Amino acid sequence: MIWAREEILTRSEIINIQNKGLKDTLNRIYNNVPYYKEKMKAKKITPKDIETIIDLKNLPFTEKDDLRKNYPFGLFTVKKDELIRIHASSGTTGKPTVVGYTRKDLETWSELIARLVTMAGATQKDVAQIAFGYGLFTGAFGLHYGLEKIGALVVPSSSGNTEKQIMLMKDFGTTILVSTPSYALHMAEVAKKIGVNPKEDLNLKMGLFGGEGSTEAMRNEIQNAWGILATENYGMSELIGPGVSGECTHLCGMHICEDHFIPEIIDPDTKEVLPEGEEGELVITTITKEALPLIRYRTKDITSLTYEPCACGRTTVRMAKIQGRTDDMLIVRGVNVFPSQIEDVLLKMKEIGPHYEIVLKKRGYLDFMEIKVELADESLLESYSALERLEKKIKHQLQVILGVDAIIKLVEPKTLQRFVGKAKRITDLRNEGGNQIG
Ligand code: DLL
Repeated sequence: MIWAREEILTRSEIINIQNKGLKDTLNRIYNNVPYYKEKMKAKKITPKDIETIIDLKNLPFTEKDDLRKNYPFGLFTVKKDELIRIHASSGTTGKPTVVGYTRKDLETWSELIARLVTMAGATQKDVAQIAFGYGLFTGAFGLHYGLEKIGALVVPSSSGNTEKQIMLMKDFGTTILVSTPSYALHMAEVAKKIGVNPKEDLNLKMGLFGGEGSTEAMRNEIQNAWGILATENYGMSELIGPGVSGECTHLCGMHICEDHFIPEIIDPDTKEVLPEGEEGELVITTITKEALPLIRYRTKDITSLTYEPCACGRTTVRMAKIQGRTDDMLIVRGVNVFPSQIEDVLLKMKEIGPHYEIVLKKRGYLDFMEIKVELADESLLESYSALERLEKKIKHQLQVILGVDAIIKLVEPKTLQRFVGKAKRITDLRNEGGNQIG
């Protein structure tokens, strides 16, 4: 089933909507956000110079750093009392990236999710268990209201407490699982461990996954473990949250909601726009958002676009699976983590020196982040309780700032590797296979 007519427009209809949306959005930001006005002035352009989406390439990019500089509400085009929701994702340093929604933005958001979940095969008859963490993360609330909009029965179980999740799945007859792909795999393992056969004892028919990357091999594993159709969704807080694009049941790329988002693919080095089919960094311009419209937002995610017709009948452009990122952002259990944030926390503590190493590992299907930190001086080594306190303090600070648990390993002064060139502080072992933590 197709939820909205906007999914099957002709190319010229889509372009007309985008041309108008682009002009409206430019006027909106130019007149309401001094920072944008200055940025455009520096490029000697005003909204009048932008006639159609062909002119998009002349506009300046927006980056996470622009949001950081304007923390928390500086890029919003509405007053605070017109906002009715705030979400946030990781910033590159201590402060998060804050995003806001007007009432209309929230309506748009649930409409987009309604489209994407319908595209994946969800209907009013479904029972959807949302195992994304509720909170500042956009994943849970985004899916929640879209699934309610189509009339599905929503179970807001949030993430964690896995055995209970399995029990609820069984008792409520859950048909759709919403989670990160890695959590879905972990849940299947836990189900088996507690004597529940995911294929036979449950009623699950599909999964709506996203928030982190996954390979086709991982999709196959999920489909085999649960006996379901696993579809993928892409989005990002700054752009709206989930709701930017998603797969239909043909699983051949994620349909972008083009009447709300204009995608471009650029070469991240030259910043030139690349032709259809070429891989590069995804850049998105929002054309219907009220509170936080973004012009040419550099997602740092690497993908490619195809305008080939899809067997489902939708005419929207599709983006390929994300192939990686152009920056150093790590995704640990769906949570975005910048190494700079970790460094920020560590360097504020006088007991530890400036040397650290981050190792990403897997136990089963779950990610773990281990951080080796060098003590500033040896005297701490004499007191076990002082070491334990310090470890707890670091762990707590990282949990507060990053929202993830890290395993802290304190090591003696001057024992971590020193670098003469670029420091290599991150080792990602997650794709090496096997259990990496005992
Ligand atoms: O992860 C929004 C979302 C939630 C999308 C739930 C889909 C489902 P952020 O926390 O701001 O927002 O993280 C955005 O996550 O730039 C990508 O690097 C990564 N990401 C999100 N979805 C996918 C995906 C949400 N399907 C960042 N494949 C993005 C690969 C993804 N990476």
